[in-house]
Amino acid sequence: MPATYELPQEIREAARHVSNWGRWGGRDQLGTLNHITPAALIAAAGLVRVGKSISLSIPLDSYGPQGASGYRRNPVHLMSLDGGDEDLGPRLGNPAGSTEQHLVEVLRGPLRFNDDFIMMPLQAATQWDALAHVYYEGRLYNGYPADSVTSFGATEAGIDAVAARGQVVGRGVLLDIARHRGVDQLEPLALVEPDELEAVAAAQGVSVGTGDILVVRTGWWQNFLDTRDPQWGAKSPGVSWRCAAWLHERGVAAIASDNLAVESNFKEFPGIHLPFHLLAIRDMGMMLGEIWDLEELGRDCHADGVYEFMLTAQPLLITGAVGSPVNPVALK
Ligand code: UVW
Repeated sequence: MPATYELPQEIREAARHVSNWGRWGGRDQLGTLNHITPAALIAAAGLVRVGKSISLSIPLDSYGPQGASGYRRNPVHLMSLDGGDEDLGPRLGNPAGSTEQHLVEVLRGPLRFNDDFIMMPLQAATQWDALAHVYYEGRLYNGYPADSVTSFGATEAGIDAVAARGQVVGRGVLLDIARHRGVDQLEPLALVEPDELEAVAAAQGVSVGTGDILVVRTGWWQNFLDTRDPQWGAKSPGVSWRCAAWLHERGVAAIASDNLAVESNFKEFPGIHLPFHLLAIRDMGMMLGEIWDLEELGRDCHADGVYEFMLTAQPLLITGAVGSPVNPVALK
């Protein structure tokens, strides 16, 4: 389909300002995760002080927030062997040489077991967007061509490059925008601008700096639990495209939020969808963490006044994937 848009001048200028293309070499696959240095990791480990761990994952099941888009579905979990198969052995007959032979032999003995599998779009639940997830004008992060993502998957900037390095662990910082505004949840389509990020950090007494994984709470996950609204994602509040420069100037390694797409779905420019995605993923090389559950973390940080923690959020090592489910854990 021919493109019909005119990329706004402000976005072109911001793209030039935040671009990290070539910064870590022409073959770089990690983007801003390069900001997480060994020293940053050691410092992050020092934030584990009271022995507390908080999962930031939503349940991976059929009752999640996908459904309205048509091209994404909630995960489907199926049992492939369960308690009903206790006496399956004799009923499988005598399949000598068949693939069931091993199972028949096993079931002659005492061992019984349950197996399952899951089918899901990798973008369905708590997830990371890999750098190969979003592109425009024919180029991915670092100038890799769009056709480097093939029907075999991403050959550049895929999630596997990140997962193989175990790179997504470091200092996490929560900015609780909803609590700072004195509400449980932001209004639909509300925008969070850089000066608000700054104000919330100052009010919480926390700094955001090089190598940090920034976690932004809008309260929107709780909105889904309260409403089960099929338009939940379309109504997401979140950060504005202007936050890209703020993150770039501070050397932030990655950003995650409790909404559909980190950024607000408010149309800041007619005809341009997800402008923060364009800048963050393609120009900066910054992974986006989406649909994280930040409710317990928000309560905990409010209770102890500590908004920094060690964050471990490894994606799965899925060859060629452009995203991955994740079970992020905040450690204090
Ligand atoms: C798009 O829908 C393009 O992106 P995301 O999965 O990051 O919301």
